Amino acid sequence: TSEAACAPSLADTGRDIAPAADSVANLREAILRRLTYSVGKNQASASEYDWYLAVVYATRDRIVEGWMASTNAAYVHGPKRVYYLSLEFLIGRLLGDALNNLGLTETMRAATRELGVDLERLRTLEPDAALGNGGLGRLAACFMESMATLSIAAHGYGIRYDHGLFRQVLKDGWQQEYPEDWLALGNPWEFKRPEVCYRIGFGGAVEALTSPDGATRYAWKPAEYVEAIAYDTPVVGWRGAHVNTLRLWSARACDPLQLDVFNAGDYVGAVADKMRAEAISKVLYPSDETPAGQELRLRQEYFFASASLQDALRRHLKQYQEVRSLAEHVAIQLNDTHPAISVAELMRLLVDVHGIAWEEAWKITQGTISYTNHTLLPEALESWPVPLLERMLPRQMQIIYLINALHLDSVRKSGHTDARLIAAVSMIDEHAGRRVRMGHLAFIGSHKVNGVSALHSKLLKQTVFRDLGTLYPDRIVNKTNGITFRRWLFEANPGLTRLLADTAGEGIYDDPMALRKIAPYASDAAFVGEFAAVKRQNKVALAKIILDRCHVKVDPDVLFDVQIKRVHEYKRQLLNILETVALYDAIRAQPYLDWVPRVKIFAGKAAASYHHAKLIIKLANDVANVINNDPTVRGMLKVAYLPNYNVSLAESIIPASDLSEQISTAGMEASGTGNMKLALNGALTIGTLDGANVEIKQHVGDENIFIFGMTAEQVAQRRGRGIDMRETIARSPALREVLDAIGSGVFSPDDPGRYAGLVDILTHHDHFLVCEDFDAYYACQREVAAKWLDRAAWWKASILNTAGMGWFSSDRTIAEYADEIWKTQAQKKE
Ligand code: GPK
Repeated sequence: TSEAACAPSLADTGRDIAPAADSVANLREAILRRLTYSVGKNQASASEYDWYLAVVYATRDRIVEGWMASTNAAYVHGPKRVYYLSLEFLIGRLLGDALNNLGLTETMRAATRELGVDLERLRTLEPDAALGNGGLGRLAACFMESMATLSIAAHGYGIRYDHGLFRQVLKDGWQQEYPEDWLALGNPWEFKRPEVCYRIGFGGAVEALTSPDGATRYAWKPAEYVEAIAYDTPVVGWRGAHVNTLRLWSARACDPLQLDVFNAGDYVGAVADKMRAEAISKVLYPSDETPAGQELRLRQEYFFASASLQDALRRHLKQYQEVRSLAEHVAIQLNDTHPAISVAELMRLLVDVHGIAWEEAWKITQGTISYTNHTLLPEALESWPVPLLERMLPRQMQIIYLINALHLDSVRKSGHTDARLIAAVSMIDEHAGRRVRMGHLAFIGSHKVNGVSALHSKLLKQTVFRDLGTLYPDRIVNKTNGITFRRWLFEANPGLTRLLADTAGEGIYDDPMALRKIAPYASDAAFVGEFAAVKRQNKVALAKIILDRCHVKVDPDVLFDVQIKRVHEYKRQLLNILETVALYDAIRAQPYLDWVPRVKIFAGKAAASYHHAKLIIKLANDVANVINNDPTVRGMLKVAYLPNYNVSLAESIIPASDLSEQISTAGMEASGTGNMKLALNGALTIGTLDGANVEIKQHVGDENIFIFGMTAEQVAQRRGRGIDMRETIARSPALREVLDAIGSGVFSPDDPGRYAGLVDILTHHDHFLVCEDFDAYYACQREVAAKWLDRAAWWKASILNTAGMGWFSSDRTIAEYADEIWKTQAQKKE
């Protein structure tokens, strides 16, 4: 049951509060051995990075035995395996994670201290593995950790991008993108497996072959092949009890060089094929919720889907000697539609390569695959032009046509003949040139389709999959997202973790619901004092980072109001900026009032091609410049935009936050997961009834969250009345003043017209309803300020947030997937 899975039986490693001297000595010797024999340095010549490598290798050595045990046990005990296919894994750093899960943090700290090096410093030398854009990729990383913790026999499959998400630099407040180079100094966590290599075909033609018995078989003859090479990273679960594999594919040309061309003097031409092949795993697409619309993106998707499926089938054959039982032993989860081509590819492998009859192959495919949807945004629903698919993947396109024909036949047979419905459920969209709807392909090829919060799953049934959902009423289910508490509480906030364990008991380390036990202390003066002291310490640390990176001095005692996430119009950073300006106006108008001093902290990247989002970043920085340099606000208000938001920066910001901004236009944020991380660390949420905010409200209690604005239903109604906001603006003097100031160049004296277009859009075409929600948001922020002034009330609410967030552990989410979608259980002890 999910409850049992939430509280897995654990090895008795315990936490290493007071490491034993012999284990410190052992580890110290292990580090020195690795420094000598793997890094090739002695103590005298070792650089900090050399020490970092030696420490990682010594740590990795402690994982590898468990890894082999877990891998072997999966063959012996034969639990149903899970394959999590994701084009993104936003991992961040691994050293702290690995040490923490092994219970070796303090032992390692002591061992490195004896060697004269500082573990905390070494930790920061690790580059973030940023193989993802935002929430979707970070969810995949949290899920990998939870699957290992729950001893689920799982592999993650993705692409080993040479370059992860771009590095963001703010130049005069404008975002600039620079290539990221996480592999520049190598990657000590991974194991290259050059022998695990699959050929991936592209292009060419399909041949029909008639066998002696009269049956026709089809054989794809690709025009081009690329090789997929495996790189494995072990993923260790909590307390080191189980270790899974993240297998990332790197593209390699079959022929590294055309020697004749090279010898003829054409050195560039000689490696052209190699460049074309290797481009596939060169770089992560920096698009978030908008399709890149690029041929290379489709090549990436097929490349990793095909390699992963070939690998999964090989493993299954090795274990069971036949493929027919695949659905019994294997569950494949598609993380969004990026791997949706898997439906056609698995059919091709089963039918063309393994000779399974179509009907049986279809049952196997549907029984094996399931699909997670992460967005309702129409521009983010992937679709590929039929001619492109036909050219790049001719056999897969044939298979898609056949799946669609059979699907539409069965729809008609069940009595649905309405042309609108048939067009709506067809996998081929005929509206703007023929395109394949990848969401439909994923839906039809899956036994279960899930949304990522209760509201999102409900809306999924009403909108994107309204018609398909009616035809297959049991297919759509909800799996509300979660986060791993190991990274987002234990590692990011050790001070709070210690306090929670001292108060609620060590049980919190293994049972997130045990956090409820701190609720009775929400008004206990001693506990509140310690809770507040931890928060203050975290704020002092963040204030240092802000001073360092933004050159803004912030007082750690002011309210830290944070909005940290990708910059997107629907997430409404603009609403936050408008409120900031309104507050600035109000403070200047009535400086004698009892204002709550606060700093507005922003961080987040915009997609490189998303010009409007980049202009919003510039506006935030322009507003910061004016406000931070205005002596009349006397430190009552400051604004800081922290550049280059990533997982590591999130780990510093979240434990230091007082207020969490979750203010998307209702109905547009599928779930959110930053909202969970912030609330878990005691930030109060100001938010709309969107995504998982709805469920956070239920768990932390209505009085401990600030909800404002239109509901998803009201948003739909309001849009129905048109999105011209002139009347709305006319009714709000504060909003009018703000828009006038921004539009007329008060914040951009160097270019007074910079924001005229932006204000024009808000006025006449406010799709995200920033104006409509403005007054409610402003008023809600004043309630936040009032609560802040009542210190006891604030801390009580903050503590009750932490106490109420246990349900949002990704262990709970994964236990639900395991029970209801994958039908798998914890692997027996290795
Ligand atoms: C959704 F569609 C997408 C996408 O392309 N990238 C991405 O990060 C996010 N998401 C949603 O926007 C979040 O609401 C959600 O919590 C997250 O996926 C994980 O489900």
